[in-house]
Amino acid sequence: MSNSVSSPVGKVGNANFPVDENGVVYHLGVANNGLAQRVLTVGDYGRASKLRDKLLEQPVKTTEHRGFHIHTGTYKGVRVSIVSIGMGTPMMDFLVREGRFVAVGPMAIIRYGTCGSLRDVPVGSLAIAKDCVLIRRNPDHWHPEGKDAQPYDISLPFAGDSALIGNLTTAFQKGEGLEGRQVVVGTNATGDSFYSSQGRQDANFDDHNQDLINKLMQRYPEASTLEMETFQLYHLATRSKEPIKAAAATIILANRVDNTFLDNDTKSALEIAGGRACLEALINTTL
Ligand code: R1P
Ligand code: URA
Repeated sequence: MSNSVSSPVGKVGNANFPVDENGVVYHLGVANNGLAQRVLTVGDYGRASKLRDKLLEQPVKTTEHRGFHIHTGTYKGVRVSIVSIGMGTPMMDFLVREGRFVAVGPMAIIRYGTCGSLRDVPVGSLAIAKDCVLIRRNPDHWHPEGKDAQPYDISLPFAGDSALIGNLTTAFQKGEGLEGRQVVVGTNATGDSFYSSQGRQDANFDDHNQDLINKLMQRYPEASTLEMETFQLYHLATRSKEPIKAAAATIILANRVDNTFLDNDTKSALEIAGGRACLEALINTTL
């Protein structure tokens, strides 16, 4: 007896953009129209399945392939997909590119994640990224021939969609279960590491990042939050030939000023309440 689980991806005949003979894309594992035009994406698989169970109407179609869990159903009668992607910009790159390939028509994508805060606001506050920069570690700095290379590169900012961000801000202000929560709107920085590129000090590694957060704040005084995916969403959305409106919000999990971290119960409640607000913003957006 075999323990193998059959793959949704059949024979692929294209090395440039791998799709099988039924149109199933190689990583997301869904074909034409297998993703809704309105997408709520999160990092954590558990967050996505909680949102599916609490907020989507039945029936919901769920697929799982290569770390992408896609739950497609309706919210208040409007077709939406809730997708968990794991962590980091490469996973967001797969979602936006392969999602754009299979979705039919203009899209709106909201990321709802967790983040660290550069501002001294209480953990459990919410943040909305009006725009986003990318912080990349530059390994050349540590190479014998790369002595002049800076250890980290901070990009120019790319903005989210102002109308979708406006809808999201309103939905957070009015959201059931979000009463009294502070909402910070500012610049997000996406790091290519949770650790070194977010300025965390790790005694086991030689990271040369002691002044990284100061450099970020000097260059971008509105920098408010640090996480790991939003830049790729905002950048690719602006480069898509068919329209993609993008917005991103986060639960402030880590306060990097006073070194506090949010408790699990509050995080869990905010995942549902904030997720509901994200779905409201998605369905109230004209595509
Ligand atoms: C790191 O702990 C992860 O949490 C944040 C970061 O962007 C990174 O993916 O977002 P999620 O909670 O959506 O995963
Ligand atoms: N996610 C991140 O990427 N950074 C944090 O500090 C917290 C959550």
